[in-house]
Amino acid sequence: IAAADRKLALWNIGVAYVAFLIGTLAGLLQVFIRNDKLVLPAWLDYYQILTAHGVLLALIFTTFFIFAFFITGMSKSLGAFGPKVLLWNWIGFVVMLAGTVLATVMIVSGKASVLYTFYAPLMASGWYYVGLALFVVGSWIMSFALVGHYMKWRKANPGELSPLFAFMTVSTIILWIIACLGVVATVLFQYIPWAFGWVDTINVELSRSLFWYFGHPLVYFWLLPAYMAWYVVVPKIIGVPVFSDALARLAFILFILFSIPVGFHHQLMEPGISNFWKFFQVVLTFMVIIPSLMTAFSMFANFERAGRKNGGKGLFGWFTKLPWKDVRFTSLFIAMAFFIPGGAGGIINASFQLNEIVHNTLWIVGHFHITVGTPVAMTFMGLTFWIIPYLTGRKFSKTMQKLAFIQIGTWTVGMILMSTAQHILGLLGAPRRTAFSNYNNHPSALEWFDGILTNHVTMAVGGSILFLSAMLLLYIVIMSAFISPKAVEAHEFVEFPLAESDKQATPKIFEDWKVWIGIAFALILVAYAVPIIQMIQDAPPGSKGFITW
Ligand code: HAS
Repeated sequence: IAAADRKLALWNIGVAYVAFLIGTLAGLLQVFIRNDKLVLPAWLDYYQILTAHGVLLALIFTTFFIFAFFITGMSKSLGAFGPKVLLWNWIGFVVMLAGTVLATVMIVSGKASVLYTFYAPLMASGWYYVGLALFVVGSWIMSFALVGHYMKWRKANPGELSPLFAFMTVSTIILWIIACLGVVATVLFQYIPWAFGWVDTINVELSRSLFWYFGHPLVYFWLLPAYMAWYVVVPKIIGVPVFSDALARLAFILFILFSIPVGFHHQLMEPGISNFWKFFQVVLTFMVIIPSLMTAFSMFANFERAGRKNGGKGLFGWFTKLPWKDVRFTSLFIAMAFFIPGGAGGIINASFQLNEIVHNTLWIVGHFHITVGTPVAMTFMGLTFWIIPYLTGRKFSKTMQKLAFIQIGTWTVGMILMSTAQHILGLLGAPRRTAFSNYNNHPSALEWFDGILTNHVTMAVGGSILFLSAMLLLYIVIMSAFISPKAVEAHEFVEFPLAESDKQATPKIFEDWKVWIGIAFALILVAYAVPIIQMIQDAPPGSKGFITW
């Protein structure tokens, strides 16, 4: 791809990995605090570190990396960016970076220890929310710049379906923009006036609901770029075309439709929402599982086709014929495998009454470490191994490939240990998000930690292995960005693996965005209008937050 586009993508990756470094350091501290092995100095507290860990890894690392992937793939599949698209991408990048720096400074200086969900009535400095708002605005500017590039392509190719990578990028961007409306509304009209003291109170139920209107699709904003890699990168590496272009596009459309009107499944234990609307959103949540099941189906189809092509015989013989020695494939395969228990756990969480058992326990922490923390993060690692050398034109040597295997192997072991412990502890009843690591030596808490996997040593070992793995990854990043020798011979250049996708049988309506955005808004209206009106009507008298004057 063009040199200017490479530079833009590399800057995004650079910021992503700086956030990753600080975020994983915070994660390591986290593990030792929870084991009572570390006493923090007075200026640093548990919630501050937990906020830094959540925001920098789940929000900042992911978003910058995702944009780097979009930029590289859009430039590769639709052609080099024009000067306007480049300029707006840079403006968006700078705004996003400014927001990130402002929010991070607030967290580090102890003025925003409100965790990544920033639930009211926890209050941060007003500047923290300004930082978040800038971050979102920056991401919108970049999003619109990429959509502009796509529109230009469509104008030049009337009546043609766009390449699968571009289609998926645009779907993810549509999802992101619709999702952000909720967080923008609560930050601009509730948190900022409240945190700066312009109003005295805030409508808590409304702020939480607007947050989760955003918070759930946020997890699909992380997941969909990983799915893009699974749909378009994996088949190329294993030597088959995309299994079904139409299925892949339909899965992404279903995410636009069903990932937003489901936020209440994070609020099932809240008294301020009626059971009817909770149940309604639970049903929609079960709809959003379908595109993931479709994805699982087509991944298995890819593997079987590839394995049989390579001579695999019998019912499962194809399994051994996959390119296991290629770290670009193995990393993504492990990422997918983690999503089987990760997704199953999600289904448990969403099952209304079952949520009562797991809500606010360490189970949830286990759940998101085997969704965003491994399927998504390890897919991004698997992409990192080739995307940085691809962008810098440096070699990815055999030694680096070996290190990459050690890196994903250690991440796998560390995550299995840590997340299994978290799931078990959660089922036993251990709450999440508490600085009292031994739960004040409560007798039942002390029993929880007697398990083979739930004892302090195993958890500390798991967390430390993860940290070492993260450092190894940063070593690989620095080597492929700055130090590895430049590729000279044709075979030394690292490729962007992009599979062929046959669009012949794909219905044209799949790319008629008006239809899908229209249905998405209709579903949102049905799922949210009445309960939101109720929240506003039921707000305590005198509450001056947004819409409750
Ligand atoms: Fe979740 C809480 C429900 C998916 C992230 N989730 C969270 C939180 C995070 C998070 C961060 O209903 C905590 C929020 C907080 O701080 O409070 N989640 C779901 C459901 C799904 C789901 C139904 N979550 C995700 C994804 C995430 C993520 C994806 C990040 C990227 N989640 C919940 C609920 C809560 C929740 C409640 C609130 C709980 C509470 O009470 O607080 C579904 O999307 C899952 C569908 C997925 C599948 C899996 C399909 C499998 C595939 C892999 C195929 C593998 C192959 C490999 C082919 C059904 C695609 C072959 C391998 C071999 C081994 C052979």
